[in-house]
Amino acid sequence: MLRRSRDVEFEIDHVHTAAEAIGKLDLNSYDLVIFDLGLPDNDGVAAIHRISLAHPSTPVFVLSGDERHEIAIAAIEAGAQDFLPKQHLAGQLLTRMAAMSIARQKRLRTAELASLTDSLTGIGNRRATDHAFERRQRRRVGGSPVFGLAMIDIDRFKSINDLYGHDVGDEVIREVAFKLSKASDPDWDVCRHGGEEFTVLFSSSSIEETNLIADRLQSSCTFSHGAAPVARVTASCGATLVEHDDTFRSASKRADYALYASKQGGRCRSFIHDGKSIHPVTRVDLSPFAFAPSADTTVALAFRQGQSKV
Ligand code: GH3
Ligand code: MG
Repeated sequence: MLRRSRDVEFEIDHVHTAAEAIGKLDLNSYDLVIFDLGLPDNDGVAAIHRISLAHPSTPVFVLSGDERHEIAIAAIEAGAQDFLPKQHLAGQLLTRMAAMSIARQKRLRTAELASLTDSLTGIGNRRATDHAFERRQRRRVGGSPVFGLAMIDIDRFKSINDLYGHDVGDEVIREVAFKLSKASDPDWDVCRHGGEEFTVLFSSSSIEETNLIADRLQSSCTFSHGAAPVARVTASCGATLVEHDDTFRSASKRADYALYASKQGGRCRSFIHDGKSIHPVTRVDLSPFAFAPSADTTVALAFRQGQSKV
């Protein structure tokens, strides 16, 4: 019916099971879901609940051959925006309802985007981290870790405020947000957790990779702010890999332990929590080598880790 509409052009993906629908919703952004209660793998109202919980900003219309009042109420209570009995469905009515719902949703999306954005820095806020974390956990397949969480906190920020004033403090927070975003890959989630603390969710499947990423994020926050007087800015980082059964709370607790170790260890450094214990991230110090590397210098390095040479 929607495809035949002459008034509105819809782009439509058609899938045959609730599982396929949820998979598509996790990967793409849709304006509307039209959900048939009679799908083969469908557990009815529970599936609507799952979809609306996972994608609260996508409206769901439910189609059903069962016109009973209680089914319609249960669908709406589970999160559906509308309930459409198949027998009485006309193309024009469906087109109109879909177009109006999409228009309404656009307005709500703008408001939702504002509610997920930190007003000082323009990056995501703490709610945005929660959303991004849940989205990444839903997308993960199998039990192995596929993303990490880093917490980055500006060092002795109170003294920046005290020495240079609150406005300069705000500028420093904005600059750190910018530097972290620049040091991050496009698909990472960089958010301001609150105050002078930031979170980054990044793709990583090993502790070694997490080490490198933590170092890259933390070192991007070492800079001088402003002309005389210059504020020297550094930050500390704690990071961990996210396990399949982690909540944001459990993963951030580990990252926070690691961040605390970085502060205790003298600041301007990173620690990693590997699930059991905390380790410092060691940076290779090239200063003993008497050469000035340029952009096209290739460096071969050998490391000794414990008893084995890598
Ligand atoms: P540490 O190295 O241990 O992290 O020390 P710190 O001084 O960075 O941490 P502390 O928690 O003692 O101080 C953080 C300060 O950040 C206190 C608070 O007034 C300030 N702050 C929090 N949010 C903002 C903000 O939005 N703007 C400015 N300018 N300051 C802020
Ligand atoms: Mg701090």
